[in-house]
Amino acid sequence: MLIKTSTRRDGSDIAASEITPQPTFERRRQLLLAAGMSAAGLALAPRAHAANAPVDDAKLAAQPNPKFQVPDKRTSLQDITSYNNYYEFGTDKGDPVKNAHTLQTRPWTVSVEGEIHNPKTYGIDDILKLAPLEERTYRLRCVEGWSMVIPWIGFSLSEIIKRAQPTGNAKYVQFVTLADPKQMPGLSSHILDWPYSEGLRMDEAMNPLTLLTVGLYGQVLPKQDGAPVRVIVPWKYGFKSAKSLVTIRFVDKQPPTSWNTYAPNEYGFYSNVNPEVDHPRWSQATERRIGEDGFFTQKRKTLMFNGYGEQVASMYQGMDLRKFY
Ligand SMILES: Nc1nc2c(c(=O)[nH]1)N[C@H]1C(S)=C(S)[C@@H](COP(=O)(O)O)O[C@H]1N2
Ligand SMILES: [Mo]
Repeated sequence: MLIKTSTRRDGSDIAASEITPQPTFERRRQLLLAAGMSAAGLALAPRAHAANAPVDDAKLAAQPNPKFQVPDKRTSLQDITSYNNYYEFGTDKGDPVKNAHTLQTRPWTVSVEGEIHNPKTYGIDDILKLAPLEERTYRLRCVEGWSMVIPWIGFSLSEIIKRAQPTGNAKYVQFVTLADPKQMPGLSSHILDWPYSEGLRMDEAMNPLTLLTVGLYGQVLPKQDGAPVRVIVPWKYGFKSAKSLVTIRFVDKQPPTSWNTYAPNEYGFYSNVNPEVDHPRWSQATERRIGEDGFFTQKRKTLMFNGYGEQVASMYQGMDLRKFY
């Protein structure tokens, strides 16, 4: 087995479809225990979600953009929100749905900075109003060998880049996730170099497919999926799509990225979905579509550039994709 699946205390595996959100009581208990309170204090403790807290699954209207759809069946909201990689909230697929409720998504600001003429700190509400929100259904393929099909909401990252007016020195864009140990229990283990950081070359960042993402399935982004704003780069392995962004920084040199720093021989800067370049420890030729897993279900063939070759292959012409993996 290539992928580490979630395991019960008795050692048996839990299928993704079985992982459901914990009851509110369990969440409260965890929150209070994390805050150093004893279980005896529970009865008197305030609810973890105050009545006036912003609603996390608030509706978000967006026009489907017919240019950015795939024919594949969409993955269920249940799977999209309960089978996650968000190491700031734990390394098991079922951890983020249990733990991400401590993330405070308002107020929230994103600093757009670096090699640009027009640096600006955007409040999350400014971002929501920056450009018309579109619904785009993209494939997301994780380097671990599973994939989903997700109706994201957002607009091309290029909208924000145009407004930033990059200088001639801007060659790359760095994306930085929040790193607050008070909100993110996973930061206490030093698996990755926090803050989570990713990067794109300027032409990749400007590609119309690259989505600044604020929602999915007609609602604001669930916390475990990277609320309140993340990037989605559909032709690259999932880890390039950094969550809960606080900084978008334009730089002149290829920026360090968390997974590349962690294991440079396994995770390159480019990380284009490429069935022909194996991960050193497993093949990348096929993938398991979440929601389709049954005993007899065949794995799908992984497509070059995750199926987006027509829109992106020209950016890599002349590059040896075995060297620039
Ligand atoms: N900040 C942050 N961003 C992250 C990750 C993470 O651990 N932390 N995991 C990445 C990986 S490996 C994947 S596959 C996708 C998963 O996104 P999803 O949980 O919304 O499906 O998020 C990516 N972005
Ligand atoms: Mo991933």
